[in-house]
Amino acid sequence: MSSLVTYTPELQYSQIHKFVSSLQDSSISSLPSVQRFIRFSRGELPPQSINIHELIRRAWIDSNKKFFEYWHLSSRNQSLPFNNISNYIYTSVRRRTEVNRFDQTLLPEFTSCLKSVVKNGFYKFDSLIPENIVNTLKDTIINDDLTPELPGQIRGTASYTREQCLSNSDSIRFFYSKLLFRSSRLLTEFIYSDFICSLASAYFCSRPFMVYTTGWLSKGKSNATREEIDQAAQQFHFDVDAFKFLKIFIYLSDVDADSGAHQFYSGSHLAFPSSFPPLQSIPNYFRAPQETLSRLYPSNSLQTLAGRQGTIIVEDTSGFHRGLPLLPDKTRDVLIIQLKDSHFSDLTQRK
Ligand SMILES: O=C(O)CCC(=O)C(=O)O
Repeated sequence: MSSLVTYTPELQYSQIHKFVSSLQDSSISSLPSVQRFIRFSRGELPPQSINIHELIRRAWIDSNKKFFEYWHLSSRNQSLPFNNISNYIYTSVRRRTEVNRFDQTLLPEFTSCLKSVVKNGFYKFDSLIPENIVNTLKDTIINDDLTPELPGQIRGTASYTREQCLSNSDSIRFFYSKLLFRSSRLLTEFIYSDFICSLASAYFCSRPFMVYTTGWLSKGKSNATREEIDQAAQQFHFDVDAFKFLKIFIYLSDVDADSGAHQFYSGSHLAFPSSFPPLQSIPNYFRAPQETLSRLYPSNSLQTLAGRQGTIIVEDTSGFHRGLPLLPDKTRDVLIIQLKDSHFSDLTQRK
């Protein structure tokens, strides 16, 4: 592990340059959004003048995701570093934990998981995270302060205890604090398990370097508005968070169709169906109702991923997914770890 290198935006830029010069397919490179991206990467557009996330998202949609396939081809086997959490934590966790407890659970299902994520876009583990580990994670979140999501996807500034959240009707989603993720040795052990590193490297065909953790408490509300449901990720959507990325969901409560089971359209990660009339002129950010997607995908491709606490789901969330809206009085706790092969925000910070 001494081979870890420090990630820099410059490193990502050199990959972007290689990618842009390898874009020979004129049906892709002539798209206005892709053209803009090319001009941006050549320094012809001031970085501050564009929203890089929106630009890349548009290129993704306009090219039916082909833009990303070309990135994938050009970045294959490039060795991007995996160290945005410090090497110190990495080595100290490794030293202390002779056998990684997550690897013991996860590694036996490695091949099934990788095959299923490639083919279907998701995998739900047969094994659960061991009960003592789940209980330790739950002890941490139960004592954590939470922040409500307010209209406009704005995070409130107030911190609430769990009891306060349960009696608060301003929001249907409350985020755990960042401190939780920084201080949780268990999560660090999970992120640096051989399973996670190997899965993401195999799926990305290059090394993941960016890790993002989040988690929240959702609760049902009888009169939840469409806006609340949409912004709490309870209506179908897709993520474009990096060129390649994976999310790992860990349920910390028992979850069924009434209490927010995660749903995914199997296979929807493979190509973006922008020739399908309802999706032909979609805005950058949109939510798709189930009635629309059920005309596009076979009914048996909609997977409802219920599971007991400790359930682990790995997913390429560039496919259509959501958490089901919860029935009133129901709650769900979920932790999410995201691995990425690129970090768009860094692109606009280049001098
Ligand atoms: O809550 C869920 O199950 C869905 C979460 C989601 O859509 C996301 O993390 O992108």
